[in-house]
Amino acid sequence: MIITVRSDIGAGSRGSAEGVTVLLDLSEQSGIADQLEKKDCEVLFAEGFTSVYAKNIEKVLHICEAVCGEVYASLRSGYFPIVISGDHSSATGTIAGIKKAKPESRLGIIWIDAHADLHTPFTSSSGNMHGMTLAASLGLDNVACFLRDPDKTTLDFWWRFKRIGGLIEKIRPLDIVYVTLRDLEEQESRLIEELGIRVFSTEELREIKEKALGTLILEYLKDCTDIYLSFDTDSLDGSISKGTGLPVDNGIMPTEAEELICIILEDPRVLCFEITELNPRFDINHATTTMVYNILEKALGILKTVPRPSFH
Ligand SMILES: [Mn+2]
Repeated sequence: MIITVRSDIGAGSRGSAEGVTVLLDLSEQSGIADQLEKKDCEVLFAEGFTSVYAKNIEKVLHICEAVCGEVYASLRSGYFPIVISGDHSSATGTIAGIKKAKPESRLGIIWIDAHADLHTPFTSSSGNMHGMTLAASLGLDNVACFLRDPDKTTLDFWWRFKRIGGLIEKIRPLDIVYVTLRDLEEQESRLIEELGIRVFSTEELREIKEKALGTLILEYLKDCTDIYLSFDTDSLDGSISKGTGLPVDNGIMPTEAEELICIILEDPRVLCFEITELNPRFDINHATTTMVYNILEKALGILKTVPRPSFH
C-alpha cells in the first residue's frame, strides 16, 4: 500500500509536499504502482500552535497522528506500507504506527540521510521539526546539551509528539543505523557518541560497496524482529542532487542508493519503507526527481519479487 503525506511544514523551506504528488504521478504514468492500494493521509491545515523552538508543532503533531493511524491500519490489514512523504517529520508518525501495530516488535531503523534528525526543542537552533524525528521516537529531550529554554506550551506539544501511538520509547539507540550521515551539530554528535548509535559513512560505503554494507547493516540488526527503512533524498550527493531542502556534498550516488536499498528490502523483516524530502522547487532539470523516482521504481520491483504475504 502506498501512503502519501503531502506536508512540508516540518521543513525549513516549502515545496517537498509537491514532491509527493510528482512521485505519485510518475508512478501512475508508468504503471509501476497499478497493483497497489493507495491511501492519502489527510493533512488539514487549520491554525495551530507554533513556536520558535518547534515550528508548526501542533500541525506536525496532527499530521503524524494521522500517519501513525494509517501505517497502523495498513500493517494490521496485512499490507506493506510504502510511505511517500514531503518532509521527514512524518517518520515520527510512521514509527509510532509500526509500534502500535506490533507492540512486541524490536524495531530496527535504517536511516539513509545526511542528517541525524536528533534535535529537540531544547537543542534545535532552527526549530524545524524534520530535524527532531528520531529524538522524538527515542523519547529524548537532550536537556544536557540545551541551547534554548522552550516555553511550557511548546513542551506540552513536544510531550504529545513523543507519545504518538501511546508509547514514548519506541526504539532503542542501538537498533538505529545511520547511512551517509555527514551534516550534524555538536548536540547531535554528542548524543550519537553517548548512545553508541552505529554510523556508516559514505566513505565506508564506497570502500566496501553496497552489497557488503547491506549485509553488515542487516547483520548488525540481527536481534531486531522488524526493520523500517527510511530514505531521505538529502542522502544523495549534493553536487549532483539539488532537489531537496538541505543538499549536502559527499553523499550517496543514485546507483549506490538503488543497490543498497534493494539489498535491504530483500530482508523479509523489512515491513515498511519511506521515501521523503524530494523538493521539485529546487530540482534543476528534474535531476533529483529522476534519481528518486528510479529508486522508488527499483524498490517496488524488489518488494514484488521477495515473498511477502503483505505486499499488495
Ligand atoms: Mn531526514
